[in-house]
Amino acid sequence: MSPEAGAGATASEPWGEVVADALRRIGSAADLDELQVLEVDLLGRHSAVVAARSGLGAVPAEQRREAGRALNQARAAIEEAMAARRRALEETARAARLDAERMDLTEVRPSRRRGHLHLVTQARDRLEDVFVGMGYRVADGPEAETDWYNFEALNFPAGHPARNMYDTLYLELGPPESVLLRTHTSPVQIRVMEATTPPIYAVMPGRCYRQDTPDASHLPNFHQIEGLVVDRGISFADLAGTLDAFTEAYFGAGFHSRLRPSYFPFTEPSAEFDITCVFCRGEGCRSCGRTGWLELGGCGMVHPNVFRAVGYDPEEWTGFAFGFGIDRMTAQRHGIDDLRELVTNDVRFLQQF
Ligand code: 2NM
Repeated sequence: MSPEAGAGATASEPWGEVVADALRRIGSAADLDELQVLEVDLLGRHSAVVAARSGLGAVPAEQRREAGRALNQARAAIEEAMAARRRALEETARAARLDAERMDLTEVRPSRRRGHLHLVTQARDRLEDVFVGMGYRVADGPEAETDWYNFEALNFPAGHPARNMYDTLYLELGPPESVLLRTHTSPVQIRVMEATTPPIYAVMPGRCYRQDTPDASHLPNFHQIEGLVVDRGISFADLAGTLDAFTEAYFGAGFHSRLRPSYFPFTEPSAEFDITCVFCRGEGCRSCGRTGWLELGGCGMVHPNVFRAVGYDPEEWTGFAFGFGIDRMTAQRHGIDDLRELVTNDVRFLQQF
């Protein structure tokens, strides 16, 4: 097709009809394959624009420049329309592909067991619920602590023999402070006391670290929950009553607690607390050494030196604290005879809970 021959072609716009027709066809190309065919047709070796370029030599010299300019313009218009249509079709194709490949990640597959919280996390959540139900709030704090929060403020002065009871993992960060992985959650209690004025009713659950070789009854990384009450006129009877109320709320009706004298640097007096044996319900069995009781944790009245360390007047405020290991308690409750099961993450073990 010669543009000069096209109906409506003018001297100034010799390619008008050809370009308009090309744009119409490009606009109605339904997909990238059709556009590809069209490109060969409109811009390929046998297209009108290529034919016209070879024909330029035959155009009289004085018209050649103008004819060349018109040809280039026409070609550019077709190429531009082609590129725009290609982008649009590619976008449509991409959207269609993404739609086809979309995965429904909300799909529930009842034939498979769904994931769930780890046993220790479930226990921690339930412990928090029980204490929140008793009016306590839940606090947490850093796992990397300074010597002051982990020991000094808790009435373990440097060189105190009780420091050796904790196989502490020190972080070698250099001066000015000694930084370690907390050996108990008690530093959070110091932080809460520093940040608040009594009354305080709070529990602090979290990870603790000790340099222990893992065995059936030791994990170098374990979980503790500690409780702290500071108020006016708090007595040892309040401590005993609170632990008993907790024992019944957590373990169920018929479970009780008892206290035995003990020693901790941060409490005076101090006690170990036992609960009714979960295996024999107090009858006496092999698990509880025929006593009917299982040891759960420690407790006591907060030492005046601890109150002094946080700037509380020990004449004005009294309080108690208690703490126990969540992993051990959980293992006891479910008859798990090796704590390492809790961190081995064998699904056959985990799926049971
Ligand atoms: C225990 C046993 C006994 C305890 C005491 C304190 C504080 F900060 F008030 F001094 N925090 N934690 C405590 C007392 C913890 O866990 C076995």
